Amino acid sequence: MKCRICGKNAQVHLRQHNLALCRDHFVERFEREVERAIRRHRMFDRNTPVLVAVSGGKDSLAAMRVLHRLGYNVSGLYIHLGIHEGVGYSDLSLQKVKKFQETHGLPVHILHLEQTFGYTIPALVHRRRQQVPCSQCGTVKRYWMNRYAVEHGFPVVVTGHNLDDEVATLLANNLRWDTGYLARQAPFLPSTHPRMAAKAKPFVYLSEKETALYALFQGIDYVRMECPFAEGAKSIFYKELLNRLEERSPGTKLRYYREFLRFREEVLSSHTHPGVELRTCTVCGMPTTLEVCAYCRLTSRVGTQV
Ligand code: Q46
Ligand code: ZN
Ligand code: ZN
Repeated sequence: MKCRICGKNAQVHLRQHNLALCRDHFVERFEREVERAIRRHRMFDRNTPVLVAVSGGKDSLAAMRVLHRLGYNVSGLYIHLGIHEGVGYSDLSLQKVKKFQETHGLPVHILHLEQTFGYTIPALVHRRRQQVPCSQCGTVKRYWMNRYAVEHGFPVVVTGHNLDDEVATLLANNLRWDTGYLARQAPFLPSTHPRMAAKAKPFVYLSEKETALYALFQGIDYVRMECPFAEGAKSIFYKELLNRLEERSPGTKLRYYREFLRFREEVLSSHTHPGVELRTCTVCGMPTTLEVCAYCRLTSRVGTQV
């Protein structure tokens, strides 16, 4: 197969676009798509300091790399969650982040939950005899990404969610017809509170395979191990189902997502959900819909101060 642009040997075939590309033209196209998503959704400009939520995985490290190459003002935040579970997941992820920092010369701030606040994510749930800590983990990560951004002058938080992540979430939200979640599932969510950063997802039109290839071609060494708690997660099952659909009919995921965005724009955002009124948490001062925010309610159980 030959590259459609230059005719050299192709190294990538994107079935959903029926497009074969050499390495250089794949990278060029990938970066153009990221730029296009940023502009289409008016996410941020080159003067805005953006904070990338870095996990040590391919998507978040690729996000830092591509934004830097495109000339954006980018920093990262890695949150050490204290997930060891016999495989040293958090320590391994941190090693990859540090290596990335040295190799690519980009700043990544590190927030170590146990060293800073004295708790780990598994500790938050062990006391509640739950098996999987993902919902609490999500609360903690969202809270600290936002708070860190607000307190350190980053108006925007970027995450590396790709098309596969977005359609898996979309399917889950669709199966419940959860209009609240559907209305908030957007490539860009502007700030609606003085202590809330905007949230941007510049990879939503790019598949997991594309971000993995971009990371590979950019020489990014990332943690390949999944978090031990991810095993058996519903989102993985949904991804498998969507992969089967995509296999039978290439382009399904992108169509599903684009049509959802059109529907969201036309129906959900203007009519169904005018937006939830945000208040200020009486404990920590961050935005919340209740009197005390989810993070303060969660961490008060382990006696942690904020
Ligand atoms: S890190 Fe946290 Fe994920 Fe691990 S505990 Fe669940 S939510 S799976 S992205
Ligand atoms: Zn080419
Ligand atoms: Zn709070």
